[in-house]
Amino acid sequence: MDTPEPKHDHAQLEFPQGFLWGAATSSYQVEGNNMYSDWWQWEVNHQPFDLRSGQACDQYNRYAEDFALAKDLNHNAHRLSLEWARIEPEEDQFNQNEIDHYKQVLKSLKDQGFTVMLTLHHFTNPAWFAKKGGWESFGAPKRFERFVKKVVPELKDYVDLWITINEPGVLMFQGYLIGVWPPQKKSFPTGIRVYWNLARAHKKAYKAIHQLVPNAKVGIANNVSSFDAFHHHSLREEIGVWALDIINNHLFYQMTGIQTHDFLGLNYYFNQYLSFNTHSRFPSFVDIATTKKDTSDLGWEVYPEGIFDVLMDFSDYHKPIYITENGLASTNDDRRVRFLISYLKEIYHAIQTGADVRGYFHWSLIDNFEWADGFVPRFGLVEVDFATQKRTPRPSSKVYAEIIKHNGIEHKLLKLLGHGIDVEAELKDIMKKDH
Ligand code: IFM
Repeated sequence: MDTPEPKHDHAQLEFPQGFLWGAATSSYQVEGNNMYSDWWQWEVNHQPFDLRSGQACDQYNRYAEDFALAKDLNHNAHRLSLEWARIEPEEDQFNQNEIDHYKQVLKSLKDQGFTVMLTLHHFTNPAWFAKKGGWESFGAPKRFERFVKKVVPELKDYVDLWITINEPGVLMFQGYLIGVWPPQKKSFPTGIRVYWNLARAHKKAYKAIHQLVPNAKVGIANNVSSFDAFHHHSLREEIGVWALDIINNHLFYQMTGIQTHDFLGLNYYFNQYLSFNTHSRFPSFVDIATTKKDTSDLGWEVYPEGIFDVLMDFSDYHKPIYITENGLASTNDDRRVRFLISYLKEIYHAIQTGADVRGYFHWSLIDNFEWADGFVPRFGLVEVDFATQKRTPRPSSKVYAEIIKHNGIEHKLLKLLGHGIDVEAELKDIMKKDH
């Protein structure tokens, strides 16, 4: 019998027609001077170390420059958020100038042909809202709904995809379970109340947006992780993994009802291994640093296969999927190049296997304020010098531009997955051959 030729396919990894390619940011992390927000108050009054978002990337004033950069880098979509506290600095008092500012911002994206994904809530709240109990308060969803009903009619002509809430699970976990973000609570019952209120808020916002814009596309940006048992023979680890997947990845859809999600927005960053060590009755996550595996500057495992697993898991809902965030904190841009290509390759495979993925938003367009980690982690395709506000596109941004130009990963780009490669020289060569 003849041995079959080994399959060695040199074709481009082609993405579906009309695929959205872009990057994501959030208002507080890039705009600067959001002094009516609860985070700002926390920076000034409570946090234990010297952390100030200050002028951040000054994108409030430099948005046109940043969008021009994204355009030059071939992006056809952009995800950004509103700063609720700018628009409603005092309860029920809306600042029309700020609404008009956001109108300008969104219009400038639309004028350049971007598909716009707008997040209505990305972690930060108006200070007055926090004073009234924040997300712990039963009245919180109604307060959010009032804001949504105010801004949606004003901005609807410039928005294609709406995200009600970014990462409800992270907001709840960091602020109310482990208490490292404002309001620094550590209480399980409070965490549950907050999560429940966030679910109520999403449902109200979903309904309000659809009443105002009947054919709107509305979802959330869900923080999803892949989980794995450290010892596959261990039934209790496998059960732990199953429970974690449900709680972390799926619970919000159960609480809100999947019918209140027109699409699934997934923020995927890392994998986590669960282990029961013999001395403990409780499971714990393996400290990945001990393995010396590839991790980001924040210690997050680089695990491209995880995005494939998560996409296959979520494809079971039969809804359009957007990767609303994915990226690497690293000062070594060669690593970002490998990250980008390897994760996109896995997304390609998930699409081939049936996942209805419609777009990818890299986190982030520019370096920005990474919450309690300040300006140290570098997530940007474009480097920001925070002293001068100078933007410098990194080689990874050009690799991404090349992928977007071809609506896929050309076979020759896979070479850049190797270590010790001069990315800029290789890229020049690849682009020369393109012409
Ligand atoms: O910077 C954050 C973003 O605000 C929400 N998702 C994860 C990013 C990286 O930590």
